[in-house]
Amino acid sequence: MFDSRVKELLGIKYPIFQGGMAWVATSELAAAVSEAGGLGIIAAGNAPGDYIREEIRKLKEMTDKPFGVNIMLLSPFAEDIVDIVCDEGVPVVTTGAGNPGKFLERFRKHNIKVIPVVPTVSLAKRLEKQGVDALIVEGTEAGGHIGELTTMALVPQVRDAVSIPVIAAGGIADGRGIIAALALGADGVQLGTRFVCSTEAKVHQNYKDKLINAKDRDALVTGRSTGHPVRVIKNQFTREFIELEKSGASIEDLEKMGSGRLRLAVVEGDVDKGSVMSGQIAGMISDIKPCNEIIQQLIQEAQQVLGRLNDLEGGEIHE
Ligand code: TUI
Repeated sequence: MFDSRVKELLGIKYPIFQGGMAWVATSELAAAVSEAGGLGIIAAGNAPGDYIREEIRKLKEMTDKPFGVNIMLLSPFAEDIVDIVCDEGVPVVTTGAGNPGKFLERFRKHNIKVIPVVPTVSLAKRLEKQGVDALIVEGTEAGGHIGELTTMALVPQVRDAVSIPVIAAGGIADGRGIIAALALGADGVQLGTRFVCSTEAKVHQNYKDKLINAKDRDALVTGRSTGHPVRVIKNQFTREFIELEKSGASIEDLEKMGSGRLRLAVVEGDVDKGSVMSGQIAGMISDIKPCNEIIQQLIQEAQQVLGRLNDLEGGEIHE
C-alpha cells in the first residue's frame, strides 16, 4: 500500500510518524509508537537539554527501533538540543516552528536524517536544495502552532515542487485520511492528536477526555494577531485570550498570558485555564487505546478504503 521510500530511508515498518507534541510526546509514547512499527518522536518543546538527554536515554532502554527527536525552533534551548541529538546518536530529527537551515551541516556530519515541518512550498523548495532528507508538510487542520494552508491544498503543491519524500500532516486520524494523503502525493503521514488519546501518552485524563468529548467546531485558532497562531480546544482560557486579543493588548501581554498554559492542561489536568492543543479531527476520536492497536487499526482501515475505491466499477464515479 505504501511506497517504500520512507520505510527504506528510516528503517521503519510503516511510514506513520507520531507528531512531536510538546509535553505530550515523551519517551514512553515515542517508544510505544516505534515498537508498533511507526516512527516515535520525542518532543523537545521548550524543555532544557539535560531533560531531553535523559528522555533519549530512557527511550533507548525501551526500544532498539528507529526514533526521532523534534526540535521546536522557537525554544530558548534549541541550540542545546541540537548539540545533544548529535551527541546521543539520534537517528532522525524533525523540526518545527521555524527554518532549521543553520543546523543542517551539523546534522549531516552526524549522519542524522533531517525532516523539517514546512507550511509553504517556498520553504519546502529551499530546504530540499539545502539537502534535507524528507519533509513533513503540515496543513492548518493540525493542532498547536500552525500555518495558513490546508493539507488538501498544500500537500499536492509541495509534491509537485520537490522530489524528496513528503509526509502529510494535519487533519489525519484514520485510514480514510491516510489514503487521502497518499492520493494527494504523500509518501507517509504524521498523526498527533490521535496519539494523544493513547494508553501510553502520559497526558492527564482530563486532557484526553476533553479531546474525546470535542465536536467538529470545538478546535479554534488563537493568537493570529501575535504571529503565532495556535489551534486549541475552546474553553475558559481561549475565551479570555480572545477577549484580550480583541481589546488590542500588546503581543507581549498576549504571549505572557499564554505562557505555561500547555503544561497546565497536559500535566496538571486544568483543561479550563490551560491550553488544550488539538487538531480539527478531535471530533473523530472516541477511544483511548494502546499505540500498537491504533497503528494496526489505521493499516486495516486504509486497506479497507483501498478495497472500496477499487470496487468502484471500472474505476468510474457513479451518479
Ligand atoms: O511546531 C508545530 N507545532 C507546535 S510548536 C508548539 S509550542 C508553541 N507554543 C506557542 C507558540 C508557538 C509555539 C505547539 N505546536 N508544528 C510544526 C509547524 N512548523 N507548524 C508551522 C511550522 C512552521 C512555521 C514557520 C515551520 C517553518 C516556518 O518557517 C518560517 C520561516 O522562518 O521561514
